[in-house]
Amino acid sequence: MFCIQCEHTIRTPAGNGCSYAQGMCGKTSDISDLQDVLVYMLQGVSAYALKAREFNIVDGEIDSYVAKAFFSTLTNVNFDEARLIEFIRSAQGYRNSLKVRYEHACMLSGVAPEQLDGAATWDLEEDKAALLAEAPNAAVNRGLASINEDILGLRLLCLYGLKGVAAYMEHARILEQTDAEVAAEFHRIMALLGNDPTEMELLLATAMEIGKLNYRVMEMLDLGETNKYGHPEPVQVNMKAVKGKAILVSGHDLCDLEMILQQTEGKGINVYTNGEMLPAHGYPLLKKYPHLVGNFGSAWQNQQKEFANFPGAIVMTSNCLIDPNVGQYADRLFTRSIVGWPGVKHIDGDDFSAVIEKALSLEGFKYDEIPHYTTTGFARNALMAAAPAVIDQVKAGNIKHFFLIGGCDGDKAERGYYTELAKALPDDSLLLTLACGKFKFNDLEFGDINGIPRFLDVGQCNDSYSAIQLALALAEAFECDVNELPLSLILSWFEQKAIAVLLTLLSLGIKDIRVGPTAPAFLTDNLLTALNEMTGLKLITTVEQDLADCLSA
Ligand code: FSO
Ligand code: SF4
Repeated sequence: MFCIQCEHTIRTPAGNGCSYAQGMCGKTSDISDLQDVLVYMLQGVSAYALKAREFNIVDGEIDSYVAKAFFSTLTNVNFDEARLIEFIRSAQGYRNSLKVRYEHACMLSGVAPEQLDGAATWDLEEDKAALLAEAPNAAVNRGLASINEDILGLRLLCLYGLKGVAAYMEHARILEQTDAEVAAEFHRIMALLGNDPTEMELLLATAMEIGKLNYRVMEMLDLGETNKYGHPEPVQVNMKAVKGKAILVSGHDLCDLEMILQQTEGKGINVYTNGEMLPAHGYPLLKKYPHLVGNFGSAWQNQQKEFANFPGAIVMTSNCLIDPNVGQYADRLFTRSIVGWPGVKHIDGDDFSAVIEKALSLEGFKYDEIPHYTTTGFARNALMAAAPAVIDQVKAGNIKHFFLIGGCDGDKAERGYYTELAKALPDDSLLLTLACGKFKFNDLEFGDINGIPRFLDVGQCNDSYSAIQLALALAEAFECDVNELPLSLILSWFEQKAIAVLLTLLSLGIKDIRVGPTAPAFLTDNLLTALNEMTGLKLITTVEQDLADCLSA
């Protein structure tokens, strides 16, 4: 196995990456190898999806499948061998189907079909041993002997960024947002990466194209969420338990939460959000359910403790899942969509009765805890509505700086930086946040500036789109470039969605972003220097130093 895609990867003087029997996330070498085989096979599907498009053969089912199956290989998503083997089998079937249709169209047109190679020609047996035997050909560091580490690092930057895009494409698809042009661009980049490009310039340009593609996908996702559930409105969310039977819904998929709310109506079950589901409370068509009582727990890395203490059923709709056997709650955990853990019940379709039965069979919370609130719901519309007042306060000199402190959470002690930074922000600054990193400080009091709350939770990681819209609106109002605004972006990363968002920000020309707690291990020192020279991207240092630099810029 060789996996280096997340911030928790193993780093040693001898070389970085999880490369022994098991990764830091608990992924076994078999799972890692099967994921490599799946990704390479999907690159072959994309190669034929592209060729087929030359004859206007576009198969929406296959387009969606490739993104969805790719999503299953993100960090902390799917640990179930049987499901991965099934994904590989289906991918090969789809690839063959596209190949036949492409070659048939060539024959009808009297042209010779192009003979593809690499992943596009891969024929695999279906049993696990045969698939694992092929894994070295698919490893993400394949061919390392003939390339330098900078090229490998850029390939991985692109591959992992595109994984993040795939995840958002699948989230958007669930909300009925698909786009054939987006799918075509996605296949183009998948196929390119399957051919192991070796030119630095091409890879750098591809990284920016992935960022642009992700911007478009986040826009689709924003549209899907707001079309279906309305525009988020600022709302106070109780972070403490309420007496009664309970279901906890984690991950990113609002549709799953809606179905659970509908199916639990009148059943005496309280529904809670967890982690990235917290911003769901802001959506009018979700917050109307009185039994959506609050949020329980915090970010993903705390789930083994928090889920163990949750006396009800738990549904994991997307990343980030960690070993449920440690906290002994696997029997009351349910997975959805691309998520999987061996032995944990997976729910296909729209029927959540197994979850409801489980919740009813459990004790639930025995008493009400004293409420404690956080606010969320400052997504695009709410931010735009507040923009004129914000602009007035900037002109009056009462708001002097904007900080966006967002991204993933994690369990490394260094991440305490983000709490300390939030606490140290000057009183005349606003703090925008998004994604699960907010749990490092969203229980603190930040007050307001003449009625404008200083703490603005924009939403999930994909709601970076909303934060970008605010930045663009401010730049327009002040007739300046976004980089001339008194705005500092200080990001925390853990997995591949964050890489996609980072590439989006870089592709929009946003400069001087700080990222931490550590640099991605797949980026060499050379690449970090090159990115710094191109974009000003830098690592976090100390709270004092970074704050001083941001405020003096
Ligand atoms: Fe967090 Fe996990 Fe949104 Fe990520 S729950 S770490 S960037 O998957 O998706 O912020
Ligand atoms: Fe290691 Fe992260 Fe890969 Fe898991 S996802 S194997 S922790 S690099």
